[in-house]
Amino acid sequence: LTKAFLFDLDGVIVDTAIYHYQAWKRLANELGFDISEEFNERLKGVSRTESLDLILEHGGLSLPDEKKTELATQKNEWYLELVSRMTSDDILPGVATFFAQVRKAGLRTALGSVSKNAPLILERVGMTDAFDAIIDGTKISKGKPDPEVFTKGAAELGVSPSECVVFEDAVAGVEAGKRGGMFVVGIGSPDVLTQADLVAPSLEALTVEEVLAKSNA
Ligand code: B16
Ligand code: MG
Repeated sequence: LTKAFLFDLDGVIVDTAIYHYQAWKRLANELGFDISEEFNERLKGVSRTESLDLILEHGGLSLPDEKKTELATQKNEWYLELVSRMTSDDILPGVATFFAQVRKAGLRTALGSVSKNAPLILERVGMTDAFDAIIDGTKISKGKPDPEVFTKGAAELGVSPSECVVFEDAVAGVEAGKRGGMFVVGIGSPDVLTQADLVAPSLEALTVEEVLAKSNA
C-alpha cells in the first residue's frame, strides 16, 4: 500500500531546467561553441560534473580536471544568480493543489534531487516545509539513473520502496525509480518516459486519488 510520495525537483516542482540551460549555454559560448535546447534534454537529471563532460564532448574539447572544476564553479555561480531571483511564482502549475491533497491523504513526502542547490531552491520558493525528508546532491554518491536518491528518501521516511510513488520528468530519473522498486509517475510525454507506470503532462493534470488508485492496484 502506498504510504509516501517522492518528488524530483527540477521539472516536477519548479522549472529550473531553463536556468541550468542558460548558464550552460553561456559557458559553452565562452568556450567558442553553442548548445541547443534539444541537446539540453540530455542534461536533465544528470549531475553537474557529468553535464559538463557531456557539454565538452559536444564541443569537441578535452580539458584537464583543474580547468573542469573551474568551469563547473563558474557555471554554478551564473546559475545561482538566476536562482536568487526565484519566488513562489516559479512553482509549477498544479503543485500547490496536489500537495494539499497529499497532506489530506496522510501521505509522507520526500524530495529526491541530484542538485546540490535543492535546499536553496526550496527555500527561495517557500516549499522547504512541504517535505518530511530532503535528499539532495550532497547526500548521495551516485546520481540518477542509480536509485540511491530515492532509496535514501524511502529509508529516511521509514517506508519500503514498494510503498513509494516517484514523480519524475527525466528519463534517468524514471529509470532510477524503477530500479529502486517503486511505482513511477512520469511527468512529460509517454513517448519519452517509456519506463514509467503512468504518465501525465504535469502535476496539474493529476489527482492524488487517481495516482493511488493505480499505485495500489
Ligand atoms: P546542481 P533534479 C538536476 O536536478 C537537474 O535536472 C540537472 O540539470 C542538474 O545538472 C543537476 O540537478 C545538478 O544540479 O548543479 O544544482 O548540483 O532534476 O535531480 O532535481
Ligand atoms: Mg527533473
